[in-house]
Amino acid sequence: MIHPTYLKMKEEQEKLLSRPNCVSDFYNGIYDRYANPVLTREHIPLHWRFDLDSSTNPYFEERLGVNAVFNAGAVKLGGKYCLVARVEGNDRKSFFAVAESCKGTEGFRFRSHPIRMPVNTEDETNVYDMRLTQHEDGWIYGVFCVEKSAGTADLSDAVASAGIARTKDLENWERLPDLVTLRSPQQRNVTLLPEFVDGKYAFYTRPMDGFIETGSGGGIGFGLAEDITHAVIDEERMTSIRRYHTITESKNGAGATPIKTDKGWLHIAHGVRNTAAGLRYVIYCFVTDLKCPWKVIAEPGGYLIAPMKGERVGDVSNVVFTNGAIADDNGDVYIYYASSDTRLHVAVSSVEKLLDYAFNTPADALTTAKCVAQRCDLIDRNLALLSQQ
Ligand code: M1P
Repeated sequence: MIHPTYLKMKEEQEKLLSRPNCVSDFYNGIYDRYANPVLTREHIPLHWRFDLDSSTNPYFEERLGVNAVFNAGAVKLGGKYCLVARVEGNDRKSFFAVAESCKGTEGFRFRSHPIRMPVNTEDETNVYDMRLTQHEDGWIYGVFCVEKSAGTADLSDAVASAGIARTKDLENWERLPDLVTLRSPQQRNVTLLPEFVDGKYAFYTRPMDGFIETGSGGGIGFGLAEDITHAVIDEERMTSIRRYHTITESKNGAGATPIKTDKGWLHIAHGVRNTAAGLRYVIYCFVTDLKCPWKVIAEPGGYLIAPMKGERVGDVSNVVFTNGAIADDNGDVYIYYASSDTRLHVAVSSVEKLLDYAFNTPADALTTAKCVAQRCDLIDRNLALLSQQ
């Protein structure tokens, strides 16, 4: 018999799943931030967490808890907004699960099961942060982080690489060998461009010396692989680089799969700085050249999205992170971003607005004196305009 508590909880959950979302009171003219998260652990189907049978679970205890739902890859498929979320169990292991909706800002529901992603080796311990790319070769690729123990005396010492899998329906996945980067020992935050470059598969990479520290890795890299079924990158050219005393000082990484626009590839990435309170992750934007996608042609100074209010607190506080955005046919852009490694939100902009932001926001001038000069220039132009009224 189904436990009666299940029926009560299901009714409550239904209210959450059908709750409309609305634009919050935050304003910057660049995007609308929506008030409610689009996915949380409360969105997880109850039958993923509880044994529903009252004979085997008389107290209706949670058997396999879910700790968090965050960092989602995104793609529009069959008219639906599809998210491949990172779901983290109470056991700390992450897995992928598809949630979909007819609207980009609300109504996301998980499919009946999580993704059963094939493994390449038995020692793959954790997978997370999938970027989805609808490639011109006809496949949808998922590129994600694969984590294994480094096997040293330090139990937290791990090795990260970029896993690659492909699908047509987000349900059935063919796992390919992990990306090999000949000059970088570890990789995380790797993204595949939707188009071939010189007839090759083009990846944005994040060279790292160790599992956490990027070390000598100068920023977001770019490399080409001839064969996606055995993807090997030799040279990684630098694109958006880390700089002293900026939002990318500690690290940065590719985020959502770049969006093709008339003016270039639009990137929505993340930057990290260190503080006395730990690492602070923000989301920033840059544009690369259409013909030479490693060349940065616009990079506004500062962040596009920073953690605000309740977003600031969670399992890993002071973090916003994105690995998925959807550009609709009408030009609207849905940026799915997670806060503090705990829940997933949406901010809605448009290609036009983001390009205006990217090309007309001053670049980081890198010193206080130059930044004040930028601001005084804005103030003077405004005061001149106001004095004409
Ligand atoms: O905890 C914040 C983020 O940390 C990692 O990002 P990075 O590799 O840039 O440090 C990722 O593990 C990401 O999942 C996480 O949100």
